[in-house]
Amino acid sequence: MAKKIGIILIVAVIIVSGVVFLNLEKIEEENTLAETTLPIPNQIESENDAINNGSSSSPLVERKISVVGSNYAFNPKIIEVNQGEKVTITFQNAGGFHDFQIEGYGVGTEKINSGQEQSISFIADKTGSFVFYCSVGQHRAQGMVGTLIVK
Ligand SMILES: [Cu+2]
Repeated sequence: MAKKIGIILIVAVIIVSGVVFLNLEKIEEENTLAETTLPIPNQIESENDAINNGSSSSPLVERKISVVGSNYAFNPKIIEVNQGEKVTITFQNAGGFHDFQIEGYGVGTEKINSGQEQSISFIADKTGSFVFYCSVGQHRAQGMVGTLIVK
């Protein structure tokens, strides 16, 4: 009788450990599934394409640009952005009394002194070439002029 009980106990232990082992395998399988739900590179690329096309369902791309003004020039003279981007231009005055105006977009900084800087932000919603310039005195004619290209 005691022998029979011993055998039953051993069989029971084997069954229980088998069930535990199977459950562990299941958990591992679930972990593997979770890893495969991460976006694959192709999906990331197509999302970027949507942003470049100015799709309204995509989050705004922010473009930050620094422009240095001095007597009597801007650096850089040409700024390129893509349509639909949120553009933030930080105008840094490296010498003199200047501002930064964009014709056709109606945005610009105040006139600021040497050593100061000011940022403007706008959505580049119109494509084309737009003149940016300094509106102080004759600075535009003296060379404080450049081009914003919105592609
Ligand atoms: Cu100026």
